[in-house]
This record gives sequence, C-alpha cells and structure tokens, in this order.
Amino acid sequence: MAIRIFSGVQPTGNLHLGNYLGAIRNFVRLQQDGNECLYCMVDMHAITQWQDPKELTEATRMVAAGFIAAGIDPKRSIIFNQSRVAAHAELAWIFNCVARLGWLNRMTQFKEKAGKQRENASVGLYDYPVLMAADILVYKATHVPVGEDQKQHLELTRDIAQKFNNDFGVDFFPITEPIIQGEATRVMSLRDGTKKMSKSDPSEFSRINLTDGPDQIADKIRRAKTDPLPLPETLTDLEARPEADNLVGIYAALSDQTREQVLTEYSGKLFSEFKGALTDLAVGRLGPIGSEMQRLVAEPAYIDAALENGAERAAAMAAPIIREAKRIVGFLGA
Ligand code: AQP
Repeated sequence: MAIRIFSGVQPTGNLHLGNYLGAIRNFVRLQQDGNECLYCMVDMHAITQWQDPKELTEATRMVAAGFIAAGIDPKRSIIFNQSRVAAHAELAWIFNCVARLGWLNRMTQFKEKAGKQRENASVGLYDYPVLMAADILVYKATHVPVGEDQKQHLELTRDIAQKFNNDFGVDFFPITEPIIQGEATRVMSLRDGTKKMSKSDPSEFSRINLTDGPDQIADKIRRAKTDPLPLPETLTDLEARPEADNLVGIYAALSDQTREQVLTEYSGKLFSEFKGALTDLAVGRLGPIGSEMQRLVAEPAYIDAALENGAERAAAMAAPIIREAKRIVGFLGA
C-alpha cells in the first residue's frame, strides 16, 4: 500500500523545540524518504481558542517559514493552510455525525485546555479531534507523524474511520498509523519537568523557540531547572529525575543518539558542564533554522505563493475523496 503522510501544526505562537523534535524534524525525514507528504498550518484548529486575527495571519506565515527553514521543500511536499481547503470542514461535519459524545468526553487535551472554564470553552475546542480526523482522512493519509500528546487524538481518528466504514458497509477510509519517533517525543518545560513544553506557557523560560538567538538559547538552558546531583549512570536513575531526563532527552535527539549513549559520555559530570555542551549543540542545530525563518518571513510574497500553490494541490487531492464520502452518505448531487 502506498504511504501518504499528513500532519499539522497550529499557528498559535512561536514554534518551539518540542514542535521541532516531536514533529517537524520527522516531517523532513519522511519527505527525504521519498513519501508523499502534506503538511498543514491548522488555522481552523487555532481559532478553537481566541486568536488575534492579525497575529493569526503572521503566525501562519511564521509556521510556514519554520517548515521550509527546517527542510520541507514546498515543491516536493504540499504545504498549505487548512482554511483554504473547504473539504476539511465538509468532512468534519460528516464525522461529527459519526463520532460519539462519549468518545469526545474522554479526550484529555480538551480537559487540560478547558480546565475549570469548561462551560466557557468553545464548541470548536471540544470538537477539535473530529476536525483533526477530517484533516487526515480527507486525503486518506496512512501515516501521521506527531508528538506523543496527539496519540489519543489519533486513536479517535482510527475509531471514526472504522465506524464510518462499518456504518456504511464500505472499506473507504484507511486506519491511520501514528508515527511517534525519536528520543524527544514529549519535550518537557525547562521550568518544570512534569509539564509539556508548550507555546501557551506564560514563562518564556519554559521553552526554546526556533527563532531564539544564541544568547537566548544559552540563557534559557543556563536557567533550566535541574537538581544538584551529577548525571546518573543508568536510565532507571535518570527517569526518576524528570528535569534531568528532559535535558538528556533533548541532547540525545539533537545529537541523533540514544539517552544511553549520552549517559555513557556524561554520567558523573555536573550539570554546569552538561548544560554548556547542550547549549553548543542547540545553538549549532537551531541557529541556522532560526535565521532562515527570519529571512523567509521578511519575504511574505514567497511564503504566500508557496501556500497558495500547496492549497491548490491539496484541494485537488481532497476533491474526489470528499465527493465519494458524500456519495457514500447518500447526499444527492455528490
Ligand atoms: N512538548 C512537545 N514535545 C513533543 N512534541 C510536541 N508537539 C507539541 N508540543 C510538543 C507536537 O508538535 C506538533 C504541533 O503541535 P501543535 O502546535 O499543533 O499543538 P499543541 O500541542 O497545541 O502545541 P503546543 O505548543 O502545546 O501549544 P499549546 O500551548 O497551544 O497547547 C504536534 O505533532 C504535537 O504533538
């Protein structure tokens, strides 16, 4: 079976190291392996929480710049913003009528994001995973590279595909496989090793942004929370220390090693020394991406043209699939 890759990133703020190591870096690898890839700025997902319209437009260009700067070639892969391809919303409505309330009630991301304000959360935030299933299945994507936090949503995508196929007695939508790969599938906050590194964390020191310069990266790593002990020898000892585990995981991912290999080199050393090495590595790896992003956002016409072209190609790919889905449902005129 041919492999088709789809994944998305919300244009809700600055891309950070978690987005890069958990998702974008794998996007590039999958493209380099010769797969057919669609990578999307999911602006319709972004507005499930309030976004200033001007900032949303700018963040969409910034995420596109991040994709291209990281190595995604807009000619080889399709990059576009979600709202340009109406088939996502059309299929989401059909899936709203397939997905069950009980399934959505179990989604932990909604619980975390809505928090105590549940009654005040948008209906869109609750429905987020259904739109995500439509994003993927409107292209019949077979594989979805994501960070670990999206695992539950992908299980829901599989459930929706399966129920659609069963309800209508067809073998139409594929059962999509997640690709959760690497040593940093869940990068944690630099201030709290039990919290995910996230765009919405109020502390800038919790995350490394892809556009941070060398001084900012060095400052954030220097201030990253650690404990006074030297680096341990074994993975079991490391896992008991979340902040240490996080920094070793980041080092491993950035240097294409395993955590064990990093411990072989650094066990017994103090964090002051390890943080210096991590800073050099992070600056070396992220610096060129950040400066290329800055160069690209200064050229919005190039980004806008790439996204327009991507949206046209994506819409052409989605058109026969949404038409057939509507026909299966029984919509007249499909
Ligand atoms: N900390 C992380 N570690 C590994 N992967 C991560 N991803 C996000 N955070 C981490 C992965 O990045 C992709 C795009 O994420 P997104 O922007 O669509 O979703 P998000 O989870 O909402 O991102 P943030 O940064 O956490 O934003 P807020 O603060 O708004 O919640 C996904 O593949 C995701 O797994």
